[in-house]
Amino acid sequence: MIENELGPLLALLDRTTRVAVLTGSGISAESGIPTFRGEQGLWRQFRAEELATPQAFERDARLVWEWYDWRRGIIGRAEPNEGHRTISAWQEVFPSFSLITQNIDGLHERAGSRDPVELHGNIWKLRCLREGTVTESREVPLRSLPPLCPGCGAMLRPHVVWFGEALEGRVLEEAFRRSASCDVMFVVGTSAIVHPAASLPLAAADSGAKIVEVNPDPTPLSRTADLVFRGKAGQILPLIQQKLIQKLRP
Ligand code: BJW
Repeated sequence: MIENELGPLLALLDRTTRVAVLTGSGISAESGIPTFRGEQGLWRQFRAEELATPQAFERDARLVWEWYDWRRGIIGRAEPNEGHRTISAWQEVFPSFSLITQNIDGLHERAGSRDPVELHGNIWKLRCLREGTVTESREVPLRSLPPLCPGCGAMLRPHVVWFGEALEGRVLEEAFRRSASCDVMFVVGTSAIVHPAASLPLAAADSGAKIVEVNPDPTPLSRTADLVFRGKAGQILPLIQQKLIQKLRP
């Protein structure tokens, strides 16, 4: 089945210089980091939608911080996988390449990706609720929950984007610019339901790009995607890379 899609993909990439990739939590699943939705996405009895909101933080900051502390522990122990590494290698393969991620785990950069657009922030950054200053802390587990600003003593929050919050304007503009200026966009490991991230492939398609989805399960994007690879990113992406190399150096 996958073999059927590889031929058309290679033909497409043959005519392509500008490639973009949009990733979601599925790319990090094979590194042992739980995705948001589905069975795996549950933490205690909570769903991500109940915790990743400003309302949840206002109601119970400690509970939300406990969730982030738990996730920081998992992410801190995780290593980038073959999927992250293949995407990093593509920087050298395609004349123009850009990466946009919804993930806050930083694994793309650890795999060697330069300059990814991090749409939803970064779990290692903390923001002061009073001053708005952003600091970085890799402390796991955090010494105090909730953590406090070393400068002013106010509470810190994770420097991430929750439901109902606006993405940073500059970051979103850059993501739309990259999406509108690619010939092929790979959409990897995302349920493609959270906006505005889910609008990026649509913007790319509107500008004439072909959309290639890599996901073991169907998503709302599957119907509009030009090519669909049903499988795990850590298997599909290296397979594509291997075929690309064979083609370049037969
Ligand atoms: C594999 C795999 C393997 C498994 N290989 N694949 C338009 C329409 C409808 C609603 C809205 C809309 N515009 C805005 C909204 C509201 C809302 C929204 O989109 N809601 C929808 C759920 C309906 N959006 C927002 O609120 C956004 N804000 C906004 O628009 O603000 C407007 C505003 C303007 C001005 C002022 C004020 C407001 C913000 C969204 C922020 C999302 N934040 C989170 C948390 C980030 C921090 C954290 O990590 O803690 O981002 S929620 C969570 O969802 C996280 C993710 O980045 C995001 C996407 O999830 P993702 O990555 O797709 O994960 P899953 O679990 O859903 O899917 C995993 C996929 O992987 C699955 O498909 C698997 O099959 C697959 N997979 N193993 C490859 N090995």
